[in-house]
Amino acid sequence: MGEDQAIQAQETKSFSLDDFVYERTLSNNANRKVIFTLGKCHEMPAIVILEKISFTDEQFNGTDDTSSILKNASLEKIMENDIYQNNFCKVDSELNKLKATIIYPATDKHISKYSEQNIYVFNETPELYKSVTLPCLEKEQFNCDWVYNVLEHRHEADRIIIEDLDPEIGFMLLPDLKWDGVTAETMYVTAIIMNRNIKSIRDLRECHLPLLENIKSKCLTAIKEKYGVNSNQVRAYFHYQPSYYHLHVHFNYLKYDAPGIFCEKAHLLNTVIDNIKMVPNYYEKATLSFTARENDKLCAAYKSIAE
Ligand code: M7G
Repeated sequence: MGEDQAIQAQETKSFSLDDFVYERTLSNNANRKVIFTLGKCHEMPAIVILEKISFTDEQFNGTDDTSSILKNASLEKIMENDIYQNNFCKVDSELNKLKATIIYPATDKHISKYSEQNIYVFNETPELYKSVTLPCLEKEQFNCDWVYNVLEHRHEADRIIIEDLDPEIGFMLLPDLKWDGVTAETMYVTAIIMNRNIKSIRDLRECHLPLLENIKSKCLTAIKEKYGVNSNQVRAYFHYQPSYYHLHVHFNYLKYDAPGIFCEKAHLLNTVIDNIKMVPNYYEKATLSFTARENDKLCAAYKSIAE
């Protein structure tokens, strides 16, 4: 039993902020306006992630609501010079809500994931995947229980946007944990495949093309219908390495710079499909680059090869 399962198997009382005792800040991302804090709740480790939410176009669309937001606000001057001034603006608390993501009980792996640390890039050949990455994953990976809870309708069933229950080409599409589910400007939904035997893009072969095409066409249609975002304004991609080794596709609004969209981690769904069409076992043969954080076991394993 891995550390994740061991912790989850313990009896845990439910999380409440009243019982949360802050211990330290794991990291503070000024660009994203998100802070990752660690503490204890009922003696168990808990991570509280607080994020300032973006403005929405709706809030500032020139209606009476917009004027009332500003009329009810007050300014606190920072500086003034000629025609220029800087102020803090205090607005209604509704406009100041934070998104709070809780991980409880948190494992050491979660604590490591959200801690400030150096990050390194490695090149994974097919041989290194088999000899280093795979054994490391088998020992050390995030528990995918939340994925199975979704696939079995135990949790988040009311959030499912569309589902296709076919065991080979089916998937469920739902709002991602990283999204508040309402702010259209930061739309982020995830398609989780029904098949439990595909860990990552590394496992994808020609026989999976119908699965990928099915996800692409149905999810893009559903996103258009539900959120009004056209397929040419959606970024659809995989992560390599992912945190959770059960294949899933990330979909987000193109104008939103979601975490993990950079070239060292994101693989566009279209490119993946095209690579497999050209070379059916592309992902069996390719050298894939990936990044790992200093505290990850995978990072230590790859660093030791390089030394
Ligand atoms: P990943 O590439 O494996 O991990 O993507 P990373 O992006 O965190 O590095 C997994 C995706 O699943 C991420 O976008 C997570 O935010 C999302 N996710 C994780 N959990 C635990 C949940 C959950 O419980 N519910 C939902 N809806 N999404 C989750």
